Amino acid sequence: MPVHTAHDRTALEDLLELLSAKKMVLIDTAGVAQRDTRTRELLDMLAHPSINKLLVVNTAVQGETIDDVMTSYRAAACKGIVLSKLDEAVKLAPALDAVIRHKQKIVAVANGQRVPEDWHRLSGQALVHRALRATGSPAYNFDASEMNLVFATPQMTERRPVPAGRA
Ligand SMILES: Nc1nc2c(ncn2[C@@H]2O[C@H](COP(=O)(O)OP(=O)(O)OP(=O)(O)O)[C@@H](O)[C@H]2O)c(=O)[nH]1
Ligand SMILES: [Mg+2]
Repeated sequence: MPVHTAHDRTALEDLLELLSAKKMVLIDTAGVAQRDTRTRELLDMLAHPSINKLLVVNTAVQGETIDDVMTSYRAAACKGIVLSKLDEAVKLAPALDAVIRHKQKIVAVANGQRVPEDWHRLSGQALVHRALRATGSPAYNFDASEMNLVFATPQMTERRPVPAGRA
């Protein structure tokens, strides 16, 4: 497979022009963290209307991080999401939650390192089933005394008398 490199938007546009007769051109990007200032540059470079973007989201990271990735990587402008590392993720719900809130579509999942054997398409039903499946014991368990701290309503807490002179 012929491989070309493009370091900026002009070079990429020139290449796309050169390859316009090809049936498919796959563009891979170098990994940049979502908070890196170069992410914006990269996204601007890929803003060409002929490019269909797929965002690969690591399912095994924390929900807030997934949300941050989807916001920084402008998931709304992507054609779909690929969820990777399902085999490593203890829970799938945080990733599904982020995808639903960003109103995106999951086009594929990966559950291992083998390509293409570990790439799959999963139905919405299968994803939900997997998200709701019991996942062993949680990393943190409340004990009885902590339950009162979490669920106490303001009316239930004891009212302290106001000290004299500070009414
Ligand atoms: N267990 C597991 N490993 C995966 C999965 N997908 C990718 N990996 C591994 O994760 C590592 C990184 O994968 P890459 O495909 O290089 O990820 P990338 O996002 O292209 O990385 P950069 O180009 O550096 O941004 C490799 O060792 C992959 O084999 C998966 O679904 N499960
Ligand atoms: Mg890569």
